[in-house]
Formats: sequence, C-alpha cells, structure tokens
Amino acid sequence: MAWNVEEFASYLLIGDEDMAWDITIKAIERDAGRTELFEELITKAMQYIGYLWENDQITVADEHLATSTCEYILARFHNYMKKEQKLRLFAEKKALFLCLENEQHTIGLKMASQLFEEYGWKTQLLGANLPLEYALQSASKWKPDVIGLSFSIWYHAEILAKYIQALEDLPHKPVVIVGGRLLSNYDFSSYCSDKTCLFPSLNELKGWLMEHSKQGV
Ligand code: B12
Repeated sequence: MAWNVEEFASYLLIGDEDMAWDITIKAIERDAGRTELFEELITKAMQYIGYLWENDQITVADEHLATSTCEYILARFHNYMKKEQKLRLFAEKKALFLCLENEQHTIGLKMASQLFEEYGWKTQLLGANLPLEYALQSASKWKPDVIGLSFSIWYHAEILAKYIQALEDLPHKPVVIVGGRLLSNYDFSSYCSDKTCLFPSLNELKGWLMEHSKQGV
C-alpha cells in the first residue's frame, strides 16, 4: 500500500483535522490494519515532522500543532474502531501504560495501549512523566498483568532499570514491557531482567499479543 506520509504530515502541521482524518479513513477502507496505519503513516509522519523541526524548517509551535492534531486523529481512530466493532475481544487481562519520569513523548505509548485493547485487554493509560512511586501505587491497586513503559530521550534511560526492577518485584509479578524510538538502535537489555520484554516497534508487539492474549501471560 502507498502511504501519503508527507501529505498527511502537511495536514497535521496546519491543524487540518478533517483532511488528516480523510487520509486515515481512506487507508482503513483499503484494509490497512491498525499496526500498519500506526507504523507506516502516523509514526513516519511524526518522524518527518521531527526532521523538519531539527532542520529549522518548522517552528516549535508548528510541531506542537502537529502533535495535538495527531493526538486527535489517534483518539478519533480509536473511537471509530470501537464503533465499527473492529476490536477483538478475547482476554480478561489488564495492561497499564506510563512514561518514565520527565518523559513527555506519549504518542507511541497511546498506540501500544490501543493495540492491547484490540486484542481484548483492559487498559489504563497513565500518560507522560509518571514518578515511580505513583506507578507503584497504581499498579499495586489495579494489579495489571502487563505494565508498558515508554521513553524517547536517551538520558531518561538512566532510571529505566529502577522502574523495571521495582515493578517486576511487585507481589503480583506483572510482566514489564518497554518501547520507544531508541530501542531500534540501541540494546537496553542490560537495564532489564530476563523477564522484561523489549519492543522496538508495534510489529513485534503484535506477534507477542497474538501469542499471549488467549492463554496465561
Ligand atoms: C512530538 C515530539 C515532541 C512532543 C511530544 C508530545 C507528545 N504528546 O508525545 C513534545 C513537544 C512534548 C516534545 C518535547 C521534546 N522533545 Co520531542 N519529539 C517529538 C517528535 C517530533 C515526534 C515523536 C513522536 O510522537 N513520534 C511518533 C511515535 C509514534 O513514535 P515513537 O515514540 O518512537 O513510538 C513508536 C515505537 O517507539 C513504539 N513505542 C513507543 N512507546 C512504546 C511503548 C510500548 C510499551 C511499546 C510496546 C511500544 C512503544 O511504538 C511506536 C510505533 O512504532 C520526535 C521526532 C522523532 N524522530 O521521533 C521529537 C524528539 C523525540 N524530541 C526530541 C527532543 C530533543 C525534545 C525536547 C528535549 C525538546 C526541547 N528542547 O524541549 C523535549 C523533551 C520533552 C521530554 N522531557 O520528554 C528529540 C530527541 C533527541 C534525543 N537526543 O534523544 C527528537 C528525536 C527530535 C529531534 N530530531 O531532535 N517532543
């Protein structure tokens, strides 16, 4: 399938929600799956926007407008998929998602959470910048089977090992999964235990979900 990444990005950059949605819905009508749409259209468009920003071709304000328009598209898409009953309902399992302390990049985390819902999981999205003590409180109370962590900035990885260890040590022993743009290029396994799962992209996550959504995790 051909993806209009730059055209989609141009609508995000001017905040044209309807035109950006038009491209999204056309992709769905041509049978693009959620993972493909997220990876090939939305992620690539945001990376392209990052490139324009880095090269001074757009301003910080343009990038913020693109981000909020992108978040609107993600929320509308999620709502559309729910209405169309394109969600698969298998599991009675729970997954909690959060970004490491100080981390503001939440779009990938939201995508991961939606993918879990597609496979029938109940989700809670705690979003950006969550200090570990609150993550622990929340996880102790809700007892998710899986806890998804995300980070995009290199120096935020310093606290990754602390999060993983504390969350995996909770009495109900959740599985901790980690994602973020740096995972495609760097090996973070020394920050993890042998139980932690690292996912550079949603394609790998999808494979894992297919395997773990029916039987016990
Ligand atoms: C949008 C954006 C922002 C927004 C984020 C808003 C939001 N609500 O998310 C705002 C304006 C807040 C922002 C701020 C900053 N940003 Co910024 N940002 C971006 C930008 C343009 C796009 C990020 C994005 O949404 N990508 C799309 C998502 C879908 O991709 P993704 O996160 O990689 O997620 C994918 C996978 O990693 C995976 N995934 C992600 N999380 C998870 C979690 C799980 C559990 C799983 C399974 C999978 C998974 O799934 C996704 C699909 O494959 C990038 C450019 C880029 N190349 O990424 C810069 C970028 C990441 N930012 C950058 C920088 C420098 C900053 C700032 C420091 C700028 C500043 N001076 O203030 C601050 C830091 C904020 C902070 N403390 O975190 C740099 C980072 C460079 C570095 N050294 O690490 C980048 C690369 C831009 C650049 N080229 O310089 N940013």
